[in-house]
Amino acid sequence: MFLVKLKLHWQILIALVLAVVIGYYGGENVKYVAWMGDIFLRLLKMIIIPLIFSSIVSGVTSMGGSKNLGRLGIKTLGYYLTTSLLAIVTGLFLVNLIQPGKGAELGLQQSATAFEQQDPSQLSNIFMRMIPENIFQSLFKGDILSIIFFAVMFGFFINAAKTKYQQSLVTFFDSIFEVMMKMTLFIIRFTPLGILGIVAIEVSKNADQLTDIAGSMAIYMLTVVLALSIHAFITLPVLMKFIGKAKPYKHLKNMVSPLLTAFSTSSSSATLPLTIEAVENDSGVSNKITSFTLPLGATINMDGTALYECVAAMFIAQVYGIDLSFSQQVVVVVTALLASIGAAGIPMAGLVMITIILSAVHLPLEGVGLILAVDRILDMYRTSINVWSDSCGAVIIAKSEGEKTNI
Ligand code: DAS
Repeated sequence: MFLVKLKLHWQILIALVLAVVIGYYGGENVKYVAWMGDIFLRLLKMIIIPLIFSSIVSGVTSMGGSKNLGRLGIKTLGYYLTTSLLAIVTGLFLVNLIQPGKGAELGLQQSATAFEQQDPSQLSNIFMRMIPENIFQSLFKGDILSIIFFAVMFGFFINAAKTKYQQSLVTFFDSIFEVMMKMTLFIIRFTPLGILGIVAIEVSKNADQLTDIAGSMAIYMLTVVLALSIHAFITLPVLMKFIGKAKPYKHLKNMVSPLLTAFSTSSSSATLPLTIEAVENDSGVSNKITSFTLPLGATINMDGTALYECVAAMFIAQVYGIDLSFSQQVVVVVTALLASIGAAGIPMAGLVMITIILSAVHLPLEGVGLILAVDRILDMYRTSINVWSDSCGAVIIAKSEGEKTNI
């Protein structure tokens, strides 16, 4: 079949178009393709934990002593903090400028409520949760933040402990990572079929809502998309060009498949295998950098989610006629950052985490119901920006370590 011979991203594009047609016009028949999406997502979820654990342990051990990990860790976290904050400020600026929720006649007026100090337990809760009480329970539950925390420490102490089995341990985890990548590349071949199933069912489920989204919701969506696009196509390329001394649009071409998969699956974690493959094999970043930055980024660096959380919270405030003061907006910024760190790389995680922000600035939690109808659609785009930012970080950090990449 000539489709199989096409490059993966053309197959993905054809699958996307087919999925929208089947989802919108296929009615009940969508069930004949939906099962492919379920199987594909299960396969990707099956490999996420062993892939993340082995890649981080392998990556950390390959970085050698603590001085390297310190330097690389500081650069990585510094990049994540900077880009997430830039994303949030972009969102905050646009939602204040466009004011999508102003004048929305939804009759949800509520008197402005007193601003309460951020509950410290919520802020520290996210960082507290990173430290697993029982790593086996975290592995079993798939608590990615705890798994990453343990994997970084485990890898670090394989080097530091200098046991007599040190080299065997390093070789063991390198081999596991190699096997996991081979398994990943095999599963990746079925991406177009998976996307056909996933997108078709989503389009069919939202078909009726697609037509009755109110004007203010449409402007809200446009505000989110505009802010995400500014971050993706201006902010991040500027950082790549002037700080990373790399060619951003050449890197974008290399990232088409993972970005389309992130768009279709709305899951940074499920896309991680493709991101690693594209950043390493196409853009030429070493495994030493990708195996540390990408799994970590897929879980804690979510620029798109952070920006979305901020815009959504401000939109809800506007719809309820609540004017947030500057200090309250600063709390929205900080909580949006923490919410994006705590959000898991799975569909609609950002919507779940928004409750932290709403309670932080005392906004009615019912407001979440307002944005639920269009969250799934926005999730697709913000997940792509999450993945795009992670990949730009890997390139910038690789360049800062003196690596010769392909871009
Ligand atoms: N879907 C999440 C992700 O995988 C992002 C989000 O829900 O905001 O990155």
